[in-house]
Parts: sequence; structure tokens; C-alpha cells
Amino acid sequence: MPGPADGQEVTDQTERIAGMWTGAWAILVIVGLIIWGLTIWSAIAYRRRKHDKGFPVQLRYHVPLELMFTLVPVVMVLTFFYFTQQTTAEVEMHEPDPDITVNVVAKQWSWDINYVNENVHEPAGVQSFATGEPGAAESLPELWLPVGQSVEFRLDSRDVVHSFWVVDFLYKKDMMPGHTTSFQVTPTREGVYDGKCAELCGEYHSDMLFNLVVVSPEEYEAHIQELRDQGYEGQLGVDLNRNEEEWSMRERSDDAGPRYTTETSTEETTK
Ligand SMILES: [Cu+2]
Repeated sequence: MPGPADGQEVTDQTERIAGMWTGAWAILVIVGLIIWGLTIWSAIAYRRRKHDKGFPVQLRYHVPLELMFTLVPVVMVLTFFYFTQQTTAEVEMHEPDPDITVNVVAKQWSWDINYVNENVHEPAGVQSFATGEPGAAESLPELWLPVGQSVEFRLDSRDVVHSFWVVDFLYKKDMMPGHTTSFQVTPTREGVYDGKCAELCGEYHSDMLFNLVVVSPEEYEAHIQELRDQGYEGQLGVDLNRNEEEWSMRERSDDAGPRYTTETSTEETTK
């Protein structure tokens, strides 16, 4: 079973998602056992015996049997579809007034975290280097959230397609340049959770890590105040130029002709 050892749910959605996952597997294992059982049984029961001659009785156009072969899979697919659709709709539900709104901007290869209501941001994310040294994990960009409050993630990208993934949330969402995606969730368990980019986005994709820190509302407020005191007011939006040069991604792709030369495409294939 996914989830932390103490059994406390990480968000208000994890139970539902894990239930969908394990339920589907349980049904499929039962179906598998029936199919394997029948296959093995028929191979043994109808095997060719010593004095058998010619062909066994040939069975054709057995309408009830063929109806069953059609209807059972159709019913199964429809049932899985129903539960998948139901779970997706619940997980994707947007309340009009979430308690916290966080705008996450992905960039090759890190994250900028903006607290929208408070109009402060985390220090600009710097790509991590998985050095294996103790303490490397503590230097990752952080996203703080208060426990028990609903949060809306607004997800943007400054360059290529990334994907926002907090592993223990059991959910991830693509981040695209020029299009904001979003989802809402309520973290229900304090702790530090691994966040990753889940969409291969270039050479250092695997170093695109962050920590999601779920704390008490008081600690969250204190953290926001600390950011404010350190001067991290405002937002690090998508309009920020990621290379501090005189072009935006849009201009560059429009003016520069084909995006990929043979040089970069050979690089691509080595990943
Ligand atoms: Cu990425």
C-alpha cells in the first residue's frame, strides 16, 4: 500500500487515489486467477490421451459463449471507466476559494515558488546537484504549506514542458509554457516530502528537485514573514527572463528558425 508507515493520509485525496489503484489491481488479480485457472484446467482436462484418434469435436458459432466473450470485457471496461472518471472528477474538482494559492514556475532545471495571496516568493530556485553529500537535500528549493488548508497550485513553465510531482501526493500535473494548469489539494499530514519534475525536460531533468514542507499554520505564517523580512516580496513570474538576456523564449523561437539543429538533436538521442 502506498503512503507513510503511520497510516496518516498525506492529503485529502491520497486515500481515494490509493483505493482506486489497489481496487483495480485486486479485481484484475481475481480476473487473472480465473483466466489462468480455466486455461490450465482446460489444457489438462482436454489433453490428448493415449488412444485418441483424429480431431476432437469442433465447436463453432456458439452464440451464448461468444456473447459472454464480448459482454464480460465490455462490462469490465465500462466499470473501470466509471470509477476512473469518478475519481478523476473528484481529484480535479476546483473550489472557488482555496485558502492558499501557490504559483509554481518550472524552469530548466529548477523551480520558482510564489505565494500568491501573500505576494512573496521563495528565493529563486537553483538547480540541485545530487552530490550524495549529507545535507544536499536541505539545499533544495522549498515550497511551504500549512497543514489542513486547501491549496491551489497554479503551474507554469518558463521554457519547456515540465511536470509538477510531489511523490506522496500520488498525483502529478504537466506544466506548459504559455498555458497555466492547476489543481487543488489539502495537505493533511505535517512533514517534508520529495518533489520532482516528472517530465523529461533536458539534460539535468533528474536534478530538478524540491522539498514540499507541510507545517502548522503558525509556522507557515512565520515562514512567510521571514521571506518578507528578507525582501522576497513580489512574484517570480513567467515573464522573468531565465537567462537575463534581451530575448524572450517566444521571440527566440520565432526569429531563430528551426528550433533544433543536427548538433542539438544528436545530443537529444544520448539522453
Ligand atoms: Cu523539468
